[in-house]
Amino acid sequence: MLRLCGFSASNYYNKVKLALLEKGLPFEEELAWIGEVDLAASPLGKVPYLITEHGPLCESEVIVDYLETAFPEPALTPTDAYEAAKVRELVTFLELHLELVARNLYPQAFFGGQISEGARTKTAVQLEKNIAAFARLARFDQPFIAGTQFSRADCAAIVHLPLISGATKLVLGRDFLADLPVRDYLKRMGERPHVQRVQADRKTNTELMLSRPKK
Ligand SMILES: N[C@@H](CCC(=O)N[C@@H](CS)C(=O)NCC(=O)O)C(=O)O
Repeated sequence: MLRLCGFSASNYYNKVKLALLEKGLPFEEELAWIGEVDLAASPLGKVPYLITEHGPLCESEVIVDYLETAFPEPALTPTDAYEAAKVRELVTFLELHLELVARNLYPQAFFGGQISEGARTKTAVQLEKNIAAFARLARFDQPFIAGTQFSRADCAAIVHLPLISGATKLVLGRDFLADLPVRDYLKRMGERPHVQRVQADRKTNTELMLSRPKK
C-alpha cells in the first residue's frame, strides 16, 4: 500500500493527495510535521514524501511522475508528447515562477512574521512579471487549466493558486491573480468530490497545526 507522508495543510502534500485520489489509487496517510520528517526518505526535510513498495520518494512532481508511470490509468498526463509537455510547462510556471516566489510572503501572510520592505518589493516585481507570463499559458476556461482534460496541472493549480492570491492580498495589499479567471476556475474545481475532501482535510489539519505549541 502506498503511504503518503506529510500533513494536509501543505499545498505540495495536497497536490499529490489529489493526484492519488483522482487516479483512484489506494493509499494511507502518515502524519509528519516539519521537523519530524524521515530524512532518509526526504533529505531536505520537506513534505510530501511517498513510501512505495520499492522505497521512498520525495519531491511532489517526481512522485506524480512515478504514479503516472507505475499506474498509467486513469492518466493525469496526456499521451501526446507535446500536449504532455505543455501540461508540465504549466506546472513549472505554477511552482517555480509563481508559488516559489510567493512563498517569500508566507512568513508574514500566514505565520505572524514580518518580511522586509526590500523583500516585499522584490517579490511584488517578480510576481507581476511571472503572473503575466503564466496568464499567456493558462487556459482556465477550457474548462481545465491545460485544456479539455483534467490533468496534473489542475492538481497543482487547485492547491497553489489560493495561496498565491491570499499571500499577495495579505502582504502586498492586492490579490495579484484578481485579473485572471481564477475564482471561477477554483469554484468549478471545488465541485469535484476529491477536491472537496482535500479542502476539508486541509482545514482540519490547518487548525491542528496552528494549535500546536510553538517550539
Ligand atoms: N519542491 C518541493 C516543495 C515541497 C515543500 O516546499 N513543502 C513544504 C511544505 S508546503 C515544506 O516541506 N517546507 C519545509 C521546508 O522547506 O523545510 C515539492 O514539490 O515537493
